[in-house]
Parts: sequence; C-alpha cells; structure tokens
Amino acid sequence: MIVRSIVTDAPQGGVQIESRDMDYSSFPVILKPILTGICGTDRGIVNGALPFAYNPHGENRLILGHESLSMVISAEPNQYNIKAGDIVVPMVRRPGKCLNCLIGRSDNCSDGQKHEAGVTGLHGFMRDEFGDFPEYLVRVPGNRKDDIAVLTEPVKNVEKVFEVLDIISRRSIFTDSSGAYDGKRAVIIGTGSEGFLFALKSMDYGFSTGITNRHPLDSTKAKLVEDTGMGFYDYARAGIREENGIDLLIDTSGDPGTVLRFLGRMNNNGIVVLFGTNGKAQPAQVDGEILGSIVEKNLSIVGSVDGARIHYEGALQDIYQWKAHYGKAIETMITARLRPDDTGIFLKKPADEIKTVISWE
Ligand code: DN4
Ligand code: BGC
Ligand code: ZN
Repeated sequence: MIVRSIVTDAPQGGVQIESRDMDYSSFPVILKPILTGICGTDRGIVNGALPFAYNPHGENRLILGHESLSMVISAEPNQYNIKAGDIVVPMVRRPGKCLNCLIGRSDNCSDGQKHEAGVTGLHGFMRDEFGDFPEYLVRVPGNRKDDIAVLTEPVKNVEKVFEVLDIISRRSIFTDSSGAYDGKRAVIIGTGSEGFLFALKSMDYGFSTGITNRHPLDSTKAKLVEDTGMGFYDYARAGIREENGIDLLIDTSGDPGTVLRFLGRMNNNGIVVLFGTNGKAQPAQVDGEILGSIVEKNLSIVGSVDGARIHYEGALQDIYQWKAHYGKAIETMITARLRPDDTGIFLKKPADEIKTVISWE
C-alpha cells in the first residue's frame, strides 16, 4: 500500500515527506499512529549530528519517528491479547541475539546488533500506517487515548535512569536514616522535554530538584516550573548555584564543557548520569584535577540509553500519577500539535517547545 511518511537519510540527515509503497504482509499487527512526538534525537538525526543513526540495510532512507501513540487496526490472534481497537505504545528497540537482548533487555544490548525504530536500521512510526509484532506493543491501560500518553516513550528513558540510580546508589549509603532522599540535591542540565520529565521523577523520589540552562525560560516552561514546584535557574547569569553540592546530576545537554562545570560541584558519593547526545558539541578538556576529584569523591559517572518493557509500563504509571497530582499542568507539556507536512519543525525548535506532536488522524 502507498503510505505517506517522514523520511531522512541517516546519518547525513535532511527531512522530507515521501509517499512509499510498503508491504505489511509479514506483520501480524497493523497499526495507525494517532500522535508521534518529536525529540532531540529526531532533530539530531535530521541535522546530521548523531553519527550512530543509520538507514535500514540496503536502503537510502530512514522513516523517522520513535515516539508514538498508536491504534491497532487489525491483529492476528496472539498470546499478548493485542486486538483491533487497542491503544498502544510501540517499543523503540528490537532485539539482536546477545544475552541481554534475549532476556528482554535490548536496552542493555551488549554487541550493538539491536535496531531502533526511526533511529538505527529500522523504519520508524512517522507514517500513515505501519506493521509490527505484538510483543513490542505496550497497551495503554483502559485504552485511554489522552495526548499525554504519547510521553510514554520519553518517560521510559527516565524510568531506566532511576533504575540505574537505584543500582549505583547501593555502593554507599545514599539516603537519610529513614531511607529517604530528603535533603539530597538533584540538578538536571537542559530544559527540553527529557529535562522536565527527569525533574518530575526526581521530585517523586524526594530529591530537592532544579533544572538549569544557559538562558532564561520562555513563559510556558516557567509556568510549568511554577505549577510543579521544581526549581530553575539560568546558570549563565546566576553562576552555578549549588553551594551545598549536588548528589545527583543528570545531563540532557550532551555538552561536555557544561557537564564538567557542574561536575566540580558534586558531593561525595555523587552520581552523574549522562543522557544527552550531541556529536557536534564543542570539545572540552579533562585535566588531572578533575580526574582526581572523581576518584577522591567516590563519584559514579554512568551513561544510560533507552529502556525496556518494564520501563514503558512504569512510564504509563508515572504519567497518570503526575496527571492526578499536577492536573492540567502536565497537559501543558504538549506545546504544539502539527500536521505531517509541517517538516520545518525538525529544523528549528520553538523556544516554548516542551513536546511537539504530529497528529496523524
Ligand atoms: P532537547 O529538547 O534538545 O533538550 C536538550 C536541552 O539541553 C535543551 O533544553 C537545550 O537548550 C539544553 N542544552 C543544550 N546545550 C546546553 C548547555 N550548554 N547548557 C545547558 N543546557 C543546554 O532534547 P530532549 O529533551 O528531547 O532530549 C535530551 C537529549 O537526550 C538529546 O540530546 C537526545 O539526543 C538525548 N536522548 C537520549 C536518549 C537515551 O539515551 C533518549 C532520548 C533523548 P535549548 O535548546 O533549550 O537552548 O535513551
Ligand atoms: C530513544 C531511545 C533510543 C535513543 C538512541 C532516544 O530518543 O528514546 O529509545 O535508544 O534515542 O539514542
Ligand atoms: Zn525521543
């Protein structure tokens, strides 16, 4: 069938709408996207800044889109009970053959043989229809069709980072005497959608939480900061504020110089999670004093990518918990709803953007 799709040529980049003849006969489930989200990864691919992105084998185009809320149009009978009419979030990663992939943890793929829809070697979800397998579809409880459910995919990355935190923080006593994180300070670098989502989860944990950037916030983001009670400061103007030090630093900027500046404020036993990626970022130098402080302070510096089914399920719980807790403020995270042919959005990010979505209905 002929489907309209949004394509790039990875890793060089570019973006255009293309009508393609797709054969879905080998897929047991046929789906239609309701919404697809745009994130820093999509813009990185389109701008040619993510060297790890690549087209499917033997093809010269990659269909973009890894964040999707979709409806099942038809499904062959399956043990996962996925059926026509279900509202689902398709998973991004598809396993290779390593042991982590075989146990359902392709997010920890050990040999790089996995694929990622819309990113590495597999077509994504930005098209009128796509085919898939039931084991990669995560059902939205109650088949709710709320726009905010499209945040499930980016929140699953957050869920995984907090799983990593739970594991790493066991190397020392990281909580207070009652097992809580109260009194601990978390800083999130970057104020894109992932930055805000990390901050919400960090507040759930009980960290005193601030997000930061090198410029002030637009009014939509400033209102979300106010409505949720997270902190924000512009470090270019205010300097790095954490006089009492940082216990958890999560970077979503991918900027080495900025990470190193904040690294200097870490407390003993602090944990630094690197999450942002930018192959075109300016280099920064690591000297012996910095290395020494990582050693002397017992810091853990860890990268985290993607997430598994358990994180998608946790993400859905987070999203509906946040909706119950913060009300309409969570809905303001969807800052624009565009049509598929508005491809200019991949090239220029609006200042007030938290999450731009494309509507396929
Ligand atoms: P985004 O919306 O581009 O957010 C990046 C944020 O970092 C923006 O607010 C940037 O500011 C900010 N930033 C850039 N440079 C600096 C700097 N020097 N100091 C402070 N802030 C800075 O992207 P996103 O939120 O969708 O994703 C965040 C990053 O994570 C991207 O690099 C993605 O490639 C990466 N990512 C990784 C995974 C994974 O590991 C998943 C999803 C995304 P401004 O543009 O507002 O000025 O699984
Ligand atoms: C996706 C991850 C994926 C990563 C690749 C992100 O935007 O959320 O699932 O593994 O891109 O860097
Ligand atoms: Zn994304």
